[in-house]
Amino acid sequence: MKLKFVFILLMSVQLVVAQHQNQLWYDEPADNWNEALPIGNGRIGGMIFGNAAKDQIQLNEETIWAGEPGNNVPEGTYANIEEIRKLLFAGKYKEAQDLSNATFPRRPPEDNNYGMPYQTIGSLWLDFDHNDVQNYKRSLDIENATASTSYTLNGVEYKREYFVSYPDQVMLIHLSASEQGKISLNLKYTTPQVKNSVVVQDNALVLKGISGDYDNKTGKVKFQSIAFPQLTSGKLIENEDHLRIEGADEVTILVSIGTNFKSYQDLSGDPEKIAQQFLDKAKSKSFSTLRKDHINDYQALFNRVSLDLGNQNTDSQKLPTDERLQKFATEEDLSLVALYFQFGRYLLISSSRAGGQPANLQGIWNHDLTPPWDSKYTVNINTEMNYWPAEVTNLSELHQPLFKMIKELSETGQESATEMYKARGWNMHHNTDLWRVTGIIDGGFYGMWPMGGAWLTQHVWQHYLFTGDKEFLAEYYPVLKGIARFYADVLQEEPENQWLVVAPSMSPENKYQDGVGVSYGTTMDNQLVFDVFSNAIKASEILETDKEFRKELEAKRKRLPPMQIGKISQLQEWIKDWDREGDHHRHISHLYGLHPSAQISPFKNPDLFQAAQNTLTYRGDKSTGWSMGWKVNFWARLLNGNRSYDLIKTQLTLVKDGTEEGGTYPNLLDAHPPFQIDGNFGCTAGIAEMLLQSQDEALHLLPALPDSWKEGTMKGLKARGGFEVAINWKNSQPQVVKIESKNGGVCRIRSEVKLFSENGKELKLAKGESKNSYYRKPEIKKPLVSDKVEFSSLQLPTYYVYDLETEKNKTYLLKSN
Ligand code: FUC
Repeated sequence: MKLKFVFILLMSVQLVVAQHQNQLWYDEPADNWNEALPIGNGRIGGMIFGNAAKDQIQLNEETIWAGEPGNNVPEGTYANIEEIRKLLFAGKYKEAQDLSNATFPRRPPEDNNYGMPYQTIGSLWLDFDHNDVQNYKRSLDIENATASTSYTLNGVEYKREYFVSYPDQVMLIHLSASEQGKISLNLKYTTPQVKNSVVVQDNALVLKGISGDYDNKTGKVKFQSIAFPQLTSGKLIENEDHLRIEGADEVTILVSIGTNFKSYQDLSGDPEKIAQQFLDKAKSKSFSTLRKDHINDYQALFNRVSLDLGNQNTDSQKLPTDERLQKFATEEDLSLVALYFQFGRYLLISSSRAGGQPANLQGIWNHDLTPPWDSKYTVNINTEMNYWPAEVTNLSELHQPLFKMIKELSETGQESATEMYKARGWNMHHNTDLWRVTGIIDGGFYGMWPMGGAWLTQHVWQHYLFTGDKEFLAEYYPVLKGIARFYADVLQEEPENQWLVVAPSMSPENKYQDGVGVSYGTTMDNQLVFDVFSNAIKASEILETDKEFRKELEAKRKRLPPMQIGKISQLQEWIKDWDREGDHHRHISHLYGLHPSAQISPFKNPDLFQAAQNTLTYRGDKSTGWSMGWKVNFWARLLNGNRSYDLIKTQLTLVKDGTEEGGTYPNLLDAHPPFQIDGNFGCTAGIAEMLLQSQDEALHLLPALPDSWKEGTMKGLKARGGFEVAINWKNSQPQVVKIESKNGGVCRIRSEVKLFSENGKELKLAKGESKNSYYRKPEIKKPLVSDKVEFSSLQLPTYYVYDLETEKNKTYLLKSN
């Protein structure tokens, strides 16, 4: 009992502290987009600039993309793919790359497209004419997903609140003042969309439009955005293209958006009707009810996890967030790390909700018609990284939009599998868009990577491991089977060792000779195919189906190349030892086996573990935002919390608009540069990996705690097998650990300190293989090691490994002394 009480007390103190921490705030309006603050409900996004005189709310809706339904698979390329393969096996690499570039040119021929851009609606403007204001503040409170702007003018205090409600599917802007009759403004729309019109009708301002034409495609997404102000006293004046509000006490502006998008194949929706229906429903509720329902919905997700890293540098919290970020490089501010972690969770809740589209390269926030990389789904790292926090930070249901996209890709991807590879199953390359294209994008050098589906489907398997949801596994089994079918069909025997390899392919975006990246049997591909086969094998066993297919996969899995350790004691990136020590490329694809996969383990294959560490060391720290985010995870998996923290510091370097280096913008969004949201998500996931891991046959407590994170509390992170964990730690060691077992089963725990149950007895030391099937991994092949390499034995802390028998829905309290 006593132990329980101490734990609850620690948790509640921590929650009170957290409430004041979870705010981004500034004493000036946003000067540019990278200073504006993001709000969203998964579908509708807004960037709030908060200028007192002229407020801009830049608007997005997740289905407004250029173009129209249709895949981008070129006809008649199979013969060339076969020829590229032959050239590669004959060692004619340059010729293979030339043919790949010629077959898949960088810019599209007339009859093709290379993916469509995600586009903005435009902006809603609130024109107040309030100049020379005092006590200005704008903020984003991620405890309740609400942005606000406040200031004083001529003794009157003005306040604006902005949020996007998921339950009511509208954006709300609420204007209030400390004196009656003081709110006057003009409401306007602007848009860069070419096909658009703005009309005033039924006391509302309406922007109608159609998305853009691009490449050989015609823009066909129709949209309608209705801004409807509700006034308490005052006057609403309708003008031709804008609304005027005069002398109101209070104003609530409801922004409702509809499009004709129904699915990637179907644009038969009625945007006007959809927008109107959401509006009518929301109009019937009071602002306070809308606000309450929004906050309840949001907090049901957000409040599942809390994090307190101890050092409450309260002085730093008195600083505006951009100044705080600037100081972070030189002054310890652990509450900023916790804020950044929670901001990642806020962004996922705000950009990825059930029934909608997955978060793209910019989540849902984009002010352009042709954003960088079209703000598409780049799947050779970026889209996957967006979803790394989903399971571990207890936001599992936000993974759903990604799963739906994967299912759709398994339909469209049958075309690329058949047409380009004469294979069954499905596949895609390194990019897709709203229309679920699966062909090559950005030409042969970047796009000749038939592995996108291999990586994406790992998310399906991981969701199963975290939740144990068998129904979900059965629903998605055809997707797992289809991707395994594809690789089982396309694997080729390479001439030197008779290993089975994917050819042609590449190690994402890197090259081993000037201008040459096309290759076969790259390390990442081998690791991916190993996982694809293992998932399908395991799933077919669990679902008791496809015995023959399973045998085929097992036989082929045995013939995949082993990992290799090359002459600079590195994990080899390619099938041959072509790695160079001076290579600082942002992609470190071959470490996929270390993270997010779990093929490299300090306990099972220490040589590979050390080789991965050497690779990471020479690749260096500074890079694009997402690359640094990945490195936080890598170092956490290498059990080196100090190095992870170094990377967090590098990533949390303040970057101003126009700067060329990776880091973090004043609004805490990640700078690739330019803005790309993956870095936020990658680092959030990395912070979780530092505190809890479960990929390596046990639930590892505080596996990579930096020296300076001596004390802290985290609550709510998830581990595979359905365990929810809270840890309170002191002197860098767990003091009290709470494990909630959602599925029952044996919980194997790895800890640096001895652990005791509530009755004071030490837990049972683990023996042999875990009985918990979520913790069993397929054996990987022994690595091939260059004769130049000699590793000293790996020094690891002494770990206690326990087996705790758990019952479904029971909670276990453990302590360390
Ligand atoms: C990959 C990366 C780039 C960028 C782009 C969207 O191609 O190599 O750095 O993140 O995706």
